[in-house]
Amino acid sequence: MTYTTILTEVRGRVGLITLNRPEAMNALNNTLMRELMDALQAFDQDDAVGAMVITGNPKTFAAGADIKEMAEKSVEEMQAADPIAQFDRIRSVQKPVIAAVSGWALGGGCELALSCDMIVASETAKFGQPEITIGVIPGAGGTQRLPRAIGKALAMEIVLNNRILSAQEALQLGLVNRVVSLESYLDEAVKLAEEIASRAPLAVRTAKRLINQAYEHFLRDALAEERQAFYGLFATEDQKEGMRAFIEKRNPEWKGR
Ligand code: CO8
Repeated sequence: MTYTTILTEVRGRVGLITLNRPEAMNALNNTLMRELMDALQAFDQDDAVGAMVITGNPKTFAAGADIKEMAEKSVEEMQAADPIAQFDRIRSVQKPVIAAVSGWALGGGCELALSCDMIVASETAKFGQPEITIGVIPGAGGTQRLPRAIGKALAMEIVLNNRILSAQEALQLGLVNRVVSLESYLDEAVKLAEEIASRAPLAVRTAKRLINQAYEHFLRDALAEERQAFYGLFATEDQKEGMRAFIEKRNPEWKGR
């Protein structure tokens, strides 16, 4: 398979996917999301692979959905294209997926890391949901997975006021499994994936499914509601103003409508 926005390789029994749009801070445009999910599912079906790692580059894991791609979209266009549907595909992946995060994991990028089963972070990793600064809300699980992972009070601050978590804070809160040096975060993530890949495959898959089920029952409806609320904000002047302001590199002027 030839991809244009990601790189794939197999190391030992680990399928490694590298997000590869460095010029756009690995913004998750439609092509990247489709290729990422295609690659994950291909590895999921490959008997030579026992676990997967998703990574970015040392400066950025991913800076969120592609603002330039969606800034001028209407509610109807967002609902019809349903770009977040790609995110659902990660929930059907049976083998463990580890995010190796360095630098920015923002918006959809943070949500992508939260959708993985474990996170290995470099000491420069930064997690946040800055959607509020461009007039919208998280749309791919941020309002649901974050409070479950770190509690309501801090999730409120992150989503409502763009509070960014450092790698050490994320570790203390249990959001990430471990924080290691910038030089070793990817190797550590691959090593962890390799260890898990060496274990009894059926037991690993079953355990992953059951741990996710601890959340899944409540998560499904809530994710659907979050997604519609995200698309619904594309009817507001503030969404247009917020995203245009980001692209034009100026401060937005909120109208509250
Ligand atoms: N979308 C599109 N382009 C982006 C994005 C993005 N999310 N982030 C960065 N870029 C582009 C910049 O516009 C810039 O392009 P250019 O060179 O053409 O001007 C280039 O990447 C480099 O970025 P910066 O110059 O801004 O780099 P800095 O090092 O100064 O700053 C930051 C890095 C802090 C990461 C900054 O780029 C930033 O704040 N980015 C936006 C973060 C953000 O608001 N994310 C939320 C997006 S909305 C979202 O994720 C909703 C999720 C919905 C579900 C997901 C569906 C797939």
